[in-house]
Amino acid sequence: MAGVDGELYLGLDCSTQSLSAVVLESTGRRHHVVLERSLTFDAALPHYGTHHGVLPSSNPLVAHSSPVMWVEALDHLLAELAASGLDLRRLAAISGAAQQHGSVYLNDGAARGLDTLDPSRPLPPQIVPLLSRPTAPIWMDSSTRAECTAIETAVGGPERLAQRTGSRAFERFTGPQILKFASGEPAAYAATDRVHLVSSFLASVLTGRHAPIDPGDGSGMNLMDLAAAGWWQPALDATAPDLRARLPGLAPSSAIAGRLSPHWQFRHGLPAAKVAVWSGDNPCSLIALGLVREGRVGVSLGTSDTIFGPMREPRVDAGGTGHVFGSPTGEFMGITVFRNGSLARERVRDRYGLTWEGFSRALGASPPGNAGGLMLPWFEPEITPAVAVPGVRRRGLDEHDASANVRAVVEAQMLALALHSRWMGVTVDVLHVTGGAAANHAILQVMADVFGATVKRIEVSNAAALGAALRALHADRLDAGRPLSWDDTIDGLDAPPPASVHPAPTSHARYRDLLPAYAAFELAERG
Ligand code: XUL
Repeated sequence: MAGVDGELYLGLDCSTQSLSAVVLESTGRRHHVVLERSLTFDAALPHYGTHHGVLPSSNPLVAHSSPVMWVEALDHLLAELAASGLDLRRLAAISGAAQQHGSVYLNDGAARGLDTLDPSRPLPPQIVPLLSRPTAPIWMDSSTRAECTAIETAVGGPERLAQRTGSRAFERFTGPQILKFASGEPAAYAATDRVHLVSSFLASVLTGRHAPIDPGDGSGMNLMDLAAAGWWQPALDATAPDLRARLPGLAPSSAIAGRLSPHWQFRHGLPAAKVAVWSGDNPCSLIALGLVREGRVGVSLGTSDTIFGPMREPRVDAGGTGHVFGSPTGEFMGITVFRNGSLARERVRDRYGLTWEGFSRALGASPPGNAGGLMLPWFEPEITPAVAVPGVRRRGLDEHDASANVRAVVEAQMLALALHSRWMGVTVDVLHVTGGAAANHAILQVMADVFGATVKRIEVSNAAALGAALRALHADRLDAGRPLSWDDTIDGLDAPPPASVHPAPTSHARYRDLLPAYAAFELAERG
């Protein structure tokens, strides 16, 4: 067990709807979680006017958020940690996770501005003048179809782009978003000195200087040569003028970006802790779920649902909806992303006036397979499969039957996870699951039955923040010349054994039969 004076490691996660923190205490080879905190943007910072973390927009395809809000949230959360009673003088290193793809545009005053933040003054008015674009497009934005086509055409087609960067062009990826900004607002682009991801922006705010991007998050941009982990010039040329000079450098996930700047030390009484390079939320969740060997698969049931697993070699899904990202281990990860995750479950729950307990009871009250009734829960434009015109589609399903509709949304999501992860070519025996909806046993039972695999749920409430804390520990040990292997980093975590849910053979057989019908329905409706 850890002693009283181990080193502390802070992992942050700036997700769509909230900012979370996990603190690990480490003594020798063992480490355990000593603190978890979370702050929801809509509730804690209502003056930004976000709804589920997104700024209002009259165009359903546009989704932006506020970089200033993220910094204010960071300030609030660090104040909470400082007041928590933990002895933060023992804080050795910090790292972070962030929603992927979102971009933050800074002007040439940022390098000096970030380095000279005044701890006696509120932060928002010090951050606003550093931005060349007041808002940040985020992963829920799907307004860049034309830009995707233009980039794919310019580099020689979607297959070539996928072979080099890990993905064909996707609306939410940073490259198409930069092209839209550079062509739509050329003066503001000209005034942009640096385009950061959410992850590298927040690392820059903590260190007081421009921080690099790691390959895990860099591979979500349609700009990075996946195998070389460097910027790919043909993609830069296809995206915007002089883009290379405007991008941060790329650095391994385990690199140290700098030290916590004097601003944060004075403001919250924190030490000059190391700040390890930040990464995307999905690469960080991969680490928290212990997925460092090919063959293991994770699912995150959050605002987006994602299914992912480590890959030794980057086998790309050239024509499809999957991506290959860098993994924090230096290898690769395959991932497929569904936009209609928790928001779709919530919409069905609210439509029938249910609580989450009522939702679970309703799920149990209808039979596996739902007597053939199917739903496509595309409340918002969908990423997988690509659906630009939102709207729920039903087949053989009575809209007024609450129980059947609850089962239909969960079954559709699980069947879609199974169908669209086949490209990874992994035989799934065990699924490691995290995210808010993982607390719902009835949902996990449907997942186990659809995949015919055991489902293991990790207990920590924020896997991405935990993964970031583990990455901070790993980076600190490497930097200190006492490297820990990834296996030791993960095995050293004292955590309650995960709860397991096993598949029921008759239900699995039912879903095996249903999958082709679901696939055909999807194909017919996606347009
Ligand atoms: C990943 C993606 C989402 C965001 C959510 O490609 O778009 O999972 O990272 O935070």
